[in-house]
Amino acid sequence: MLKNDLLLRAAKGLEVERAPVWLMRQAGRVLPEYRATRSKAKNFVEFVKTPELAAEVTVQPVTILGVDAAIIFSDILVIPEAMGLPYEMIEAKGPRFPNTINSKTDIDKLKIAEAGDLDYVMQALKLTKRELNNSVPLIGFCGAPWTILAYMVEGSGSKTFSKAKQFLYTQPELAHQLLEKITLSSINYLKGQVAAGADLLQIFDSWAGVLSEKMFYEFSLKYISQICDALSPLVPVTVFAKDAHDGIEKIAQTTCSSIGLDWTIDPLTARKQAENKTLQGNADPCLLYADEKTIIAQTQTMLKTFGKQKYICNLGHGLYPDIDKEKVKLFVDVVKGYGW
Ligand code: 1CP
Repeated sequence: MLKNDLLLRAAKGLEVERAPVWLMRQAGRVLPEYRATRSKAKNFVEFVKTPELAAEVTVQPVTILGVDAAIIFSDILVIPEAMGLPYEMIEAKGPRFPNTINSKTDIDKLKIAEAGDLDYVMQALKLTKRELNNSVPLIGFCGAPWTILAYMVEGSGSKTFSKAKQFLYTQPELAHQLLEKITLSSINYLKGQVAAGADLLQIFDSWAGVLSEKMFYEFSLKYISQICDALSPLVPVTVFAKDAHDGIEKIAQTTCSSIGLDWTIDPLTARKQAENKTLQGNADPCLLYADEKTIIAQTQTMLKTFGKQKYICNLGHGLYPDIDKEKVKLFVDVVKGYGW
């Protein structure tokens, strides 16, 4: 039994004494302790593939920041690699794929990943679970199939993902074939994560916002929905589709338990659009650059607006590496000390 199961109760819509809080990218450069552990690995990819190091940085934010959940340290790009498309992480720039997907032959060559292809993540989850010693829940995750396709076709990060979108517009059938393969791989992967100890899962659709509403439903939400159907019977699933503005109502029709909101979304509008779901979010990470008084005031306003029940406090996207660790801690403390 978990000592602190606030996150799981909130996700399931059960009563809580206060809202749980965790932060996207809580395991990262914001913590000097993370940087110290990271320097023990040759590079980012090796870091992710070393279960002892991954488990160490997964536990750090729980101990140092006092958050109510751990999220396994990995990356969404481990799925393309397990399917046969390896990635590199270029320091200060981001991911790069030496090979990209352009044709039917490329797609046919990809395998449907099994959980066993990602054994290092399973080992990291098991180790983390042991180290957490039932203190807080452990979150597993994957990228949404569209966001994964975007990197596989584009070959790197991009502001517009125009190459990936070109693929959707010019070769929609191939795009669906690829999305199907990614979806099946992600389902296998997430089932493995649950078997290895993940208590809740989050699907990150970081690039939902570059798609039109119609294309979001056709090329993204359809597959997210399939993942929710496969995993929701096992553990609560959170869908975070960044910048999906008008998509909240449709996301609420999937079998997910909670919906992550970015900071551009009005909490009360989202409540109306997703009455049946728990909401997660949605402070602007840049709020944490502000002075303490502003951070306290704006965080409290957010908590009041969302209310105590069916709410998971988080940012609207990941922490930036140059945010002051003390400000992050302040944010967490404000949530925990709020007059719930
Ligand atoms: O603490 C945590 O949140 C767990 C660790 C985690 C997660 C959930 C990392 C470690 N990456 C991710 C998911 C991830 N990776 C996403 C979805 C969430 C989001 O939108 O931020 C995406 C889009 C990626 C791809 C990725 N990995 C990028 C983005 C590049 C782009 O296109 O703009 C980058 C820079 C990375 C590297 C990375 N992954 C994780 C960390 C801590 C880092 C930075 C490198 C480092 O600090 O060593």
